[in-house]
Amino acid sequence: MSLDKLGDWRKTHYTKDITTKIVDKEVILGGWVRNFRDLGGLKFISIQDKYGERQITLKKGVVSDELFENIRVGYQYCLMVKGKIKAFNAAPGGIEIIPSEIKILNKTPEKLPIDMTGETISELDLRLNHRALDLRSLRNQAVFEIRGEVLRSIRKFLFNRDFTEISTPKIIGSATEGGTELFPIMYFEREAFLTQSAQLYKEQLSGVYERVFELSDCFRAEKSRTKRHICEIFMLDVEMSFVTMEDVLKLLEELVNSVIKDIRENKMDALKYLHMEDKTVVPEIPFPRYKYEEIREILSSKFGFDIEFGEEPSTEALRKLGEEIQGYYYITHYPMVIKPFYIMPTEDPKYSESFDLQKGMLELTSGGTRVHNKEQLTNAIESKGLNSISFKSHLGSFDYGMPPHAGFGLGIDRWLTILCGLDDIREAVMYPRTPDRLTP
Ligand code: AMO
Repeated sequence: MSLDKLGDWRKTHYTKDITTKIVDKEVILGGWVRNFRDLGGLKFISIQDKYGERQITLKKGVVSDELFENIRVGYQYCLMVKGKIKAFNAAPGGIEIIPSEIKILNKTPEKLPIDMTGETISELDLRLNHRALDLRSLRNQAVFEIRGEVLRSIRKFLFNRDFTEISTPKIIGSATEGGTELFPIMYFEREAFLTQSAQLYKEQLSGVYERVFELSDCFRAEKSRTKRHICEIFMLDVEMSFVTMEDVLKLLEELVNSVIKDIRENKMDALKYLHMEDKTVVPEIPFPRYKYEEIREILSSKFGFDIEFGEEPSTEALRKLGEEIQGYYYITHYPMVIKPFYIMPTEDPKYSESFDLQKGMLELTSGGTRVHNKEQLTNAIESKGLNSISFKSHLGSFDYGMPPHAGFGLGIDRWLTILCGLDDIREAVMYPRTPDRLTP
C-alpha cells in the first residue's frame, strides 16, 4: 500500500473539539491509530491526537464500497480522516465519525515494541527506550497535560504577585550547591560546569527585580539509582527580597494550594484517567510545621530511629515519617552543618533558617532565609571548605545594597510524580537522564 500525501488537507478540529455540539458537521481530523476492529460488515478505527481519541466507524453500505474494501490500518499508523460527526453513546465522547475519505500518511511495523492499546503497561525501561512512541499513550498524555497545567498555574500565580520571570546561565564557572555533584564540561579551553541550580543568580536578581522566579533545567551528577533521583531536573526557583523564611513558607503553601485547585478545575479528566481524583485534592493551609528537632523526637519515640544531630533522616526513617504524616508538611530549622553556605543561621548558630517541604516521605522543596551580608557570606563559604576566590563575582554583587532575601527551589518532576500517583520519577519526565540513561 503506498502512502497518501497531505496535499491541501488541514485539520479542522482536534479530538477534544469533536463533541455533540457539532453533529452533522464535516471535519478533518489527524492522528494515530490507537486501536482497530474488523467485525465483517463493520470496522472501527480509534484515532487519537494530542488531546484524546475518537471513533471512526465504517459500516458497509454507509461508507463508499471503495473505502470500506481498501482500508487497512495497523497500530499507530498516522492517519487523516475527512468525515461527518454523528452522535453515538457507546463511543468515546459520545461521538463517532462517519468517514468519506481516509488518508494514510505513514505506517508502522506490524509488531510495535510496546503496548499502545492501553490494555497493558509495558515495562518502564522498554517504554523509555521507545519514548517518542510511548509518550503517545493516553496515560502519558494525562501525565503531561497535568505537567503543562502545573507550569501554567505556577506562572499565573507568581505573575499575579508581582514576580518577574528570569533566565539564568546553565553553563557556570563555579559550584552553587557546594563542590560535589557537578557535571564538568569543556568551555573552549577552560573547564566549566552545568548548573546545579539557579541559586546564586536568583539571589543576585532578587536585588534587582525584588521577586523573581525561574523554571529551568538543573543538573545533578548524583549516581543515585532510586525512584526519586534523576540527573537532569526541572526546577522552580523562587527568590524574594525584603522578606524572611516565614513569608516564603506562606507563599509556597498558597502556591501548592492554588496549583492543585487549577489542576482539579482544568484537568479533572487527566486526574481521573490516572485514578487520582480522590488523592490529588486541595490541601488545607497552613501546612503543619515541624522543627528538625521535633522530627528527630518523633522518629526516635515512635519508630526507634535515632538520628544523630546533623544527620538527614535515612530513607527508611523518612518512609515511616511519610506514613505518619501523609499530607504536605514543612520541616524547618535544620542544623547549619547540613545546609549550604548561603543559608542564614538562626540566633543559635547551630540551627538554620531553612526548610524542606515534604509530601509524605518525599522532599519536594528546600529553601530558607539567605545571608545578605558580604562578610558573613564570605566567611560561610570558607567555613564550608570552599574557596571564596571562586565566588568573587557573586560576592561582588553583595557590595551594592543587597536586600535581605529568602526563597526556595521546588523539584517539578518530583511534584508531578506525587500529583499523578506515579511510581518512579522517570515517568514524570519526557526524556529522563539517569546515571544509566543518556538516550533517547
Ligand atoms: P535542593 O538541592 O534541595 O535545593 O533541590 C531542590 C529540590 O529539587 C529536587 N531535586 C531533585 N529531584 C530529582 N532528582 C534529583 N537528583 C534532585 N535533586 C534535587 C528536590 C529538591 O527538594 N538552591 C536550593 C534551593 C533553594 O534554597 O532555593 C536547591 O537547589 O525536589
